Amino acid sequence: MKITVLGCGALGQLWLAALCQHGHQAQGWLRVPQPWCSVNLLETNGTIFNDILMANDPDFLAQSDLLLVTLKAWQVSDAVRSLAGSLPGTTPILLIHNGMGTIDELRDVPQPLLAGITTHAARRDGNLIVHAAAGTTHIGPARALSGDYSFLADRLQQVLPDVAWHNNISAEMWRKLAVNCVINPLTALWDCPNGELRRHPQEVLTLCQEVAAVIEREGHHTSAADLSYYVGQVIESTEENISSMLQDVRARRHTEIDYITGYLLKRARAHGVAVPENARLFAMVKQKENHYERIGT
Ligand code: KPL
Repeated sequence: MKITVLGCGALGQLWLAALCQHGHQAQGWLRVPQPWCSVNLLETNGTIFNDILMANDPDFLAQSDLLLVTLKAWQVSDAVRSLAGSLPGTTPILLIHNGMGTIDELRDVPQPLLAGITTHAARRDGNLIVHAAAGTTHIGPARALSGDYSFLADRLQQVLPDVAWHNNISAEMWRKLAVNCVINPLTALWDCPNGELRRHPQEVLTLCQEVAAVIEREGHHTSAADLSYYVGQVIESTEENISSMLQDVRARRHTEIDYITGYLLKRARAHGVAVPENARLFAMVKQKENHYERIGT
């Protein structure tokens, strides 16, 4: 397949390396107008993939069978919109990022839209991307589609396992949103690795109670106990991780809080559900972000 990967950060490079190693033609798409992107990845088995790949080629984009978007949630809408006009109307666009809300922003994009979430852990260490832990990528239609795109899960499964297809991806997305609503703001505010949250079961439960109430109103069956058990498992399995939000805060970058807790608050408001603890964490992360964005460091 011909695949353009929009966003060449940690997750983008992980996919670019895997696609090349499995015989697909892949190019990166970057904000900087340069015709190449370098991929420098340390795999989980200790091997290194290092190559210079094609980037930003409009002809390749126009012939792409898939646009794989690995940007941060807040970058997605503008970037996808700017490429959609150069992409065939039948080429699917697969969004893989933390948080929710980008699908609503891309309502008028004509291409088939797919949503994905992943538990692969990849982080930047200087010029190197470290694939810290293998995981599962769940993909499915982000809105009603006229064709069947489940074949993409089989293709991508051969490239970077595991990949699972869901006809209804929304329930999985909400479960991942719950994880991110708990782990990301707490670790970002307390400046701690994920495992530290083991010592705060009451705080985790309170957040899960609020998230569960919203998920129920969204029409998915869940409970605070189920969610906090699941979040607890993720805390255990990623105990040494520095969450993506804490990485952003430490690097004084814009965080994904608007698409994580911010999306929860929006849906809670629409359903008339009170989520005071999530609202408090949202305000605190925004305050932190505004502070460093204002002083410009
Ligand atoms: O998705 C994550 C993130 O850091 O954004 C978790 C699952 C919390 C792992 O760190």
